[in-house]
Amino acid sequence: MGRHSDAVLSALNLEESRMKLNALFLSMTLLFPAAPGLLAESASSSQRDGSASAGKPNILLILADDLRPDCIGALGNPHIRTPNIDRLVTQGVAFNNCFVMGSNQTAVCTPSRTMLMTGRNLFHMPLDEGRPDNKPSVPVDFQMLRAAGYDTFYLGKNGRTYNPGCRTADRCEFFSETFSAKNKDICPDKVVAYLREPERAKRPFYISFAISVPHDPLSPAPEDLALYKGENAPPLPPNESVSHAAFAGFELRDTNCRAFGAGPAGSLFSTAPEEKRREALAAYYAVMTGYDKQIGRVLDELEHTGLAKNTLVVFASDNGLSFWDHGLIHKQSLYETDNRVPLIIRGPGLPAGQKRGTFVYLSDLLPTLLDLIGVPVPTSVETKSFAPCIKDPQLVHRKNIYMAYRREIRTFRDEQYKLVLYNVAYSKARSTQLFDLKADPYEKNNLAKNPEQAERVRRMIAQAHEAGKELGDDYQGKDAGRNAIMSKLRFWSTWDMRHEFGPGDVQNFPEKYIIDGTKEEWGD
Ligand SMILES: [Ca+2]
Repeated sequence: MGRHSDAVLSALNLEESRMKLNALFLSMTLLFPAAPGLLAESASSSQRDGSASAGKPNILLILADDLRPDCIGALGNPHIRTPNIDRLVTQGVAFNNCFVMGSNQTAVCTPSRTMLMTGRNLFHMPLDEGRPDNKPSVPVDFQMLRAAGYDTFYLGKNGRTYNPGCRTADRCEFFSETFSAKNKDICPDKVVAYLREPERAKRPFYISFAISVPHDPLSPAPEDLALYKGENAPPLPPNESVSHAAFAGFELRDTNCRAFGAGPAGSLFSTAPEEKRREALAAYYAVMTGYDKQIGRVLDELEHTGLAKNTLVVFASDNGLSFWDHGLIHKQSLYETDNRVPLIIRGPGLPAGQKRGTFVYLSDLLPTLLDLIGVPVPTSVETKSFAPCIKDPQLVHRKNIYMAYRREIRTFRDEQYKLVLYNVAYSKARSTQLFDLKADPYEKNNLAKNPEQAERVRRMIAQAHEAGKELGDDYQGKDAGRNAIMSKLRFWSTWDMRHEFGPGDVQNFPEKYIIDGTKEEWGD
């Protein structure tokens, strides 16, 4: 076993890893004191000669856009064809309870990708995504990897991500086109060309391959669509007929499936006939199959060049998607289909063909990757490495998950139960849901009104509030007042005053409790 694999394996030993990281961190801190921005620039002179990075594993991160957690063949969907992602499942470790912490805006891709790149939590993430020339205010993955001697390459969506962070990669190529039969080879061609460059054998690389697929609009190749016709058309989700009363009066941005009869933008429930709904889902499956072929080309090239044996490959998605689950067609709820995402990790010395059920946040991935390659995690990173859980199926990374959607929704989830709190319709209504996910994985039966669950609901609300406080929810820092986007996250400070209302379905509030009576503009 070479030293590459040793590096990965040793990082999996928690105690040993921590000791090494502490020592490394000390030296890193001395080299690059905490000020953001110093990381990459200092590194270019001191470490980029390759000596400090010799032997470290390469990293290929493949980040899908709006991929449902149930649309990978080898993870239990017999209707979809994803043979190349299946290959990663067979050769790697799949985390089946990976969650995105939520969103401060309707465009949920942006905060998810920002959290992933910075390791900051939702309530502390940088918001400086405006000017083309600005630098990230918090260190990002590319800077950290460059500091460790890596050559870095971003190939992905432009906008709806943390653009200042993307621009810090050695090579940054934005790809804004809709993935289609016509352009499907452009991005994999670029990755393959990069892998063929002689430099790849000399210095470790980090590729973030993060194009906007299978995000709408859906434009599958005819040959892929043909796979999902007739009796091969995928079935609609088991909860597609369950209406979502909690969103009464709550307007949401629609996924752009209007060509399939999803109704006008902003409408919540789709009224499309079943035939149209199934047509749209088939198109989504077909786009995934086309995307999978392109991923296959990149994985094949890793094999052909011999780089695969020293490359960590990660496949994940920035968020999920409802496809008429609960009558919704979007990703702006905290149901499992919207915020749970696939996460598969394959690498030298890591287990193959295994699954993990422990809770992780997608944004835990950054410290995990740094951990796996033996690079200290900067103090700006708030999330934590789950690298030890890749090797040991018994370890618990997080006991529960807290998620937020703007000011309207909070959820707290343990292994069995999920509490969802709604504060919607511009503070005119609230609702509470409790699901037993072991008995009801599709979140169809709201138990919040059952008298025997009242104590659990009360306890979980308290736990949710505590978890929110720990993460900085209702953030009162300087950004909170200055930045309108962050201020849209206020939830608990408005929730507390309503404690006299018990859990249940939508309840209307007296006018005196209405905080923002005026209709606000929906951010994009
Ligand atoms: Ca997305």
